[in-house]
Amino acid sequence: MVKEMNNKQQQLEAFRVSDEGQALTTNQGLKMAEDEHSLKAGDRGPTLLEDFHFREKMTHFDHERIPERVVHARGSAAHGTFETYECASDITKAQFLNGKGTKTPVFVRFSTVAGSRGSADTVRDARGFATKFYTQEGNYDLVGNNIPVFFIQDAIKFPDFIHAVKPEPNNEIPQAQSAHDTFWDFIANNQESAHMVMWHMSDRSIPRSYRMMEGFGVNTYRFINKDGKAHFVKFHWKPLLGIKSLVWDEAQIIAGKDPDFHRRDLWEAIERGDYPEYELGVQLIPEEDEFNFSFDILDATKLWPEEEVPVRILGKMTLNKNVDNFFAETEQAAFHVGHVVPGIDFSNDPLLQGRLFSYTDTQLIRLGGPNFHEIPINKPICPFHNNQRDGYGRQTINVGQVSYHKNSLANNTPRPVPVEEGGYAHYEEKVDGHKVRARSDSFKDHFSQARLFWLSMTDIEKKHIIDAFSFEVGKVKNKTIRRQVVDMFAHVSHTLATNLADNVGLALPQKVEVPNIQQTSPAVSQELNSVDSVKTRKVAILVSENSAHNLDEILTSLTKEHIIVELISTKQGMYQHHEINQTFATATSVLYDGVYVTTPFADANDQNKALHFIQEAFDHSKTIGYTENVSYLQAIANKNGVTNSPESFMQALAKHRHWVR
Ligand code: HDE
Repeated sequence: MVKEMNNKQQQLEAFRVSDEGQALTTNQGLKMAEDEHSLKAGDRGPTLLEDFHFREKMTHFDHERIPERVVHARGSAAHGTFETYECASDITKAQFLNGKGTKTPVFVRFSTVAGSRGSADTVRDARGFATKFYTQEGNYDLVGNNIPVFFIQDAIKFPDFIHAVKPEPNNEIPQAQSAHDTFWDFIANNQESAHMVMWHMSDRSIPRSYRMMEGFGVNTYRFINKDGKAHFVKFHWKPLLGIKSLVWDEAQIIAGKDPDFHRRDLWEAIERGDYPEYELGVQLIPEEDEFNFSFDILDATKLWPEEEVPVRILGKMTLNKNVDNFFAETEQAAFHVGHVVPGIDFSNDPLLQGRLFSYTDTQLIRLGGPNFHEIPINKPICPFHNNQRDGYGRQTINVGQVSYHKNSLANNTPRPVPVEEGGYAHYEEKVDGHKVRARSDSFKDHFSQARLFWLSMTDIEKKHIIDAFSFEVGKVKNKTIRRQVVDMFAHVSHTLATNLADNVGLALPQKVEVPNIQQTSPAVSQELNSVDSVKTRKVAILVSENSAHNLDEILTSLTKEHIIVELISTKQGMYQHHEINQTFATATSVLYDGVYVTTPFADANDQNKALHFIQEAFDHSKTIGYTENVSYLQAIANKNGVTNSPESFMQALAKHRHWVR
């Protein structure tokens, strides 16, 4: 399939180089006759300083690494296109959201937050969801997460929070985990985190795939239309495949079996042509309604319940191209919440205000200077001109005498552009106040929305939250911290706190007053908003020489519905003219959404391996299919999600998990 190149792809084409079939040269273009041996004084003698080839090669290698991102170090990215469904000019003058069918190239990087670059994908963590729109008015970056709220309200606390969640500084343990003393010590002493912790302990923190998670801008921004009318806005990405999660035991096993699980899933889906799709939506609050809510709309620990402030869908993003070079593109991508276009502005959300400083600042150390906008992946597709000059790694050759404003020599150019012609001007918000280090009283309710989230969960989601708390707090060594956490979450739910206390060996908490709300927001429950689909789900089919004659029929039925199938057996090779993709040694059930068993295994050892595979899938509430000749599966035949025909198997697989068995 020949893919159409969007403007960004065309621009990148100028930087793409293939070394295949080429002569080996130094960086100066000198062809080298030899690349195996350093230059020596005698074949057993010392290496000579004049060996420029050795020195260049080794020096470049010595300098290959750059600092990883201080947070969100582990990530993976892809190119794509965003296309509007409708014209949103009534709410914003941003051109990429105006007109129906307007297309804009995008680059999206998904990430975990706490782990370092080489950490496992499936850890319990929020996921980053950062999108760069290469618009005709300049780059617009929507730097979001897969959870709609955050741990803290004011950016000044970010270094403290990140220090607490990162590995502890004395022994650098544990990697990519919040299940340790300093994280929970921070939580217990900074109760504004209560709402986000509820999400963090929920299934949202262990997504099945980057393709199956939501994205949220989290902070409150402003939309301004061409008449100057402003709305407060929150951004949403909604995946077309629905929101799906792993189970915790499975996530931990995958971290060892395939640490690249999410990265691989994204890469392979795009290579297959199963392009991930997400709809972009916005929640809007007119300026005049700013104070009409029970929470402060500038507080990033609060969501705007979708039932109260509906999400208006504006368009769809499709990711359709993997990167050519991970370092050049994914690693060097530099996102910044301050990269905006006319029609989008900021609110006074104190978390956002601090982010507006941090993102450019961090690129200066990470990418080594102020010219990171010239790196191909970061370069706008529209022209850019100003009087900024020089710095490490400068690429642009700015010709001419003038590099200042105002001037006569260049006719006062580059010149500022009036608003009517597309120039950016900040929204003229009236601000008046005392200079204080303080937080508004309207930010001080930390438990109402934590409780709203809890009350909105289904029973199984609540159980998962209790289990996650019990795991995490159970890993905390300090008993005082455990106690503080239990007492803190007693303000969210007595049931949650009681179960937690019981599981981690503490006396039950005193009954304290929980916020007096009965309100729920069904929109936050994954289970209540399930999209039942088998598309691109991965199924292991267990086969042997004795497999049922209808193996072909099973394969055809499943692949016809766009299920990804892998054949698994005791050995690699061909069975019934099909190639075996994996063996019990190379694959495990956690890498699949369902298992179909087409064969009994005659040998007792093989049968044990198969049974382990099936049992593990069963324990993780997955769908299991089998053909009639597999007698040892009769025992679980009447359990939910255990079926014996391709049709019923697919119906069950579409449900993702079968919690009641
Ligand atoms: Fe970030 N964050 N952040 N963050 N963040 C960074 O910038 C920061 C916050 C998010 O794929 C850093 O380039 C502060 C919320 C994503 O490259 C840094 C605060 C949300 C990514 C930074 C926050 C995010 C980052 C580190 C509190 C969800 C990865 C590397 C005020 C809306 C982007 C970098 C990528 C990365 C600062 C809080 C999302 C240090 C100070 C809330 C997805 O600048």
